[in-house]
Amino acid sequence: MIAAAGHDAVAIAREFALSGEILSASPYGSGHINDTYKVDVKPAGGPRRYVLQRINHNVFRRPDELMANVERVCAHAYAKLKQAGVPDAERRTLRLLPTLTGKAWHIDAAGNRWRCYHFIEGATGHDVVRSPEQAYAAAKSFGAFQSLLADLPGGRLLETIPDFHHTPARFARFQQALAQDAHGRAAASVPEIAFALARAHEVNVVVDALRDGTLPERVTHNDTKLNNVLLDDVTQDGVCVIDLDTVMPGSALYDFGDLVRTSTSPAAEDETDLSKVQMQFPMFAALVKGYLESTRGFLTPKERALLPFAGKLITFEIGLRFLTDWLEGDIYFKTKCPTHNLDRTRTQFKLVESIEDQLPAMQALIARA
Ligand code: ADP
Ligand code: GN1
Ligand code: MG
Repeated sequence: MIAAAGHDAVAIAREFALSGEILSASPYGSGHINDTYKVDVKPAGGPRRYVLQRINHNVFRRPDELMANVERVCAHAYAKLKQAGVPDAERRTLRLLPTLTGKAWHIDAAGNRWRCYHFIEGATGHDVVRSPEQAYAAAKSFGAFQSLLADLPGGRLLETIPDFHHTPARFARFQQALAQDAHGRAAASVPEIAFALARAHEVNVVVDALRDGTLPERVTHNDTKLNNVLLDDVTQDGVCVIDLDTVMPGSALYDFGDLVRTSTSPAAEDETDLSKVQMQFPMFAALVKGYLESTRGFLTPKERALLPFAGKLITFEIGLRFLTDWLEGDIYFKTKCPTHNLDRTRTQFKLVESIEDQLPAMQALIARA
């Protein structure tokens, strides 16, 4: 999907209980799904910023229920941080700003759902990992996020995208897209298709174990890419986990797996020079350290043992989703050039190969940890 046409974000921002005059609203961030704007406001006491987002309702088919999830998650996380006496709780979790009529989201004339968050200042979401310290901080934050939500009251969260990490279902969708080849693109991606088909036998491991109960279901984030946690600009410590749209029942392995995908390679997700793409072992070791530190109280031996495999599985799964979107004509992820999804596929699959090469060493590290 090419980035959506501009909305009148200033007019939408006026629907929210912002404190002050709106100076500007400009596109912000590098997410692939929602439309995000930074809103600058001039209040009496000094400048203030907010994040305004249009929920992509082609991706999230039940946006109202999604917002009910997000409200629950934000409220619970904030209450627990306050209860624990965390001094800067305001910065440690996303907080929704209500509309002028006291609602948690706004519906515009075209039926779009909008929400507004307080801006997390002095912290950044990084597209590419730069140091083991960053990898450690990200893993620690996502593990702590799971810990914070382990006692979320109110019953099971809605699955905002059913079967989001159901790798076999993703594989079946890929096969369907390949069989249809609606845009005649299969011929331009023969090696990538072969790579995917050769790994069909591995896609069931986690879903089978969830089904037979040997892996536990947890409230997980499910989209733990590095830029979905904001790191402090000065200390590089994890400050705030963001992008809560896919917080729902899942496996801890999904969260760790996507950390491996996004926080071990020195190359961007869409790097076209594949010689730069590799799983760097010190980054993996830092992820393991951070994740085990914050999940020590609850991670089971089987979850621990499968952490390296999860890195491979989720990297493969996301690569497969990019490949599927390529074959289907770029209908899901935002793209910036005609081959963007194919470029992303190649990068993910190169990383899968690098993980495969190092899997024994990764497993040995876990056994020692
Ligand atoms: P998407 O689902 O499209 O990835 P995100 O919720 O991740 O959207 O937001 C896109 C980007 O906006 C993030 O990567 C981050 O840089 C920025 N962002 C989102 N929420 C906040 C916030 N509360 N404070 C500061 N930056 C934010
Ligand atoms: C999307 O929303 P964003 O950009 O953080 C996608 C993830 C993918 C990721 C790949 C809801 O994440 O599942 O792993 O792109 N989110 C959704 O970069 O599909
Ligand atoms: Mg995001």
